[in-house]
Amino acid sequence: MIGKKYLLCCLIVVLFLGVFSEFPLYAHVRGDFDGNGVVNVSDVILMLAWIQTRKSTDITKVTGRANEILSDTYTVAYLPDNSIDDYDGNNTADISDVVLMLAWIQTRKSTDPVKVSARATEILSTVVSTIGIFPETELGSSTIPISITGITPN
Ligand SMILES: [Ca+2]
Ligand SMILES: [Ca+2]
Repeated sequence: MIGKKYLLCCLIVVLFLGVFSEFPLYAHVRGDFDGNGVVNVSDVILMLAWIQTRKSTDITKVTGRANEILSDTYTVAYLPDNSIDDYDGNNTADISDVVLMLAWIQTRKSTDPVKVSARATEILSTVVSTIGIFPETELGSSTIPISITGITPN
């Protein structure tokens, strides 16, 4: 006879899978604010909304503004960051970086900085900065943990 314990185990497994399917484990990539592992127009809108809310840390406020720009269902896994989302290297995340993100998407995620920057200038003529780092690059991938415990140097 199938016992209550077996049924309970099945229920736990189903709940466990359910929870993890809600939160798929994607690598955190630059410019991916909804955490779906890719950078697309939704992420551009979220970054624009963040800048327009004076870089608010209030996710409800940022998604509210994003909805005003383009009505959609937005989720925020990570808010933009001045150091991470600075694509032209001027030490801040601003409208130029938003336009560079959009230009990069519109050039089919080109790895040619000249092409991306030229498209950015076409979108907004005041953007003359050059893309120095590309969206969708993995964060922290260049950092290798070097701390080893239990070894004492001589
Ligand atoms: Ca995304
Ligand atoms: Ca910048």
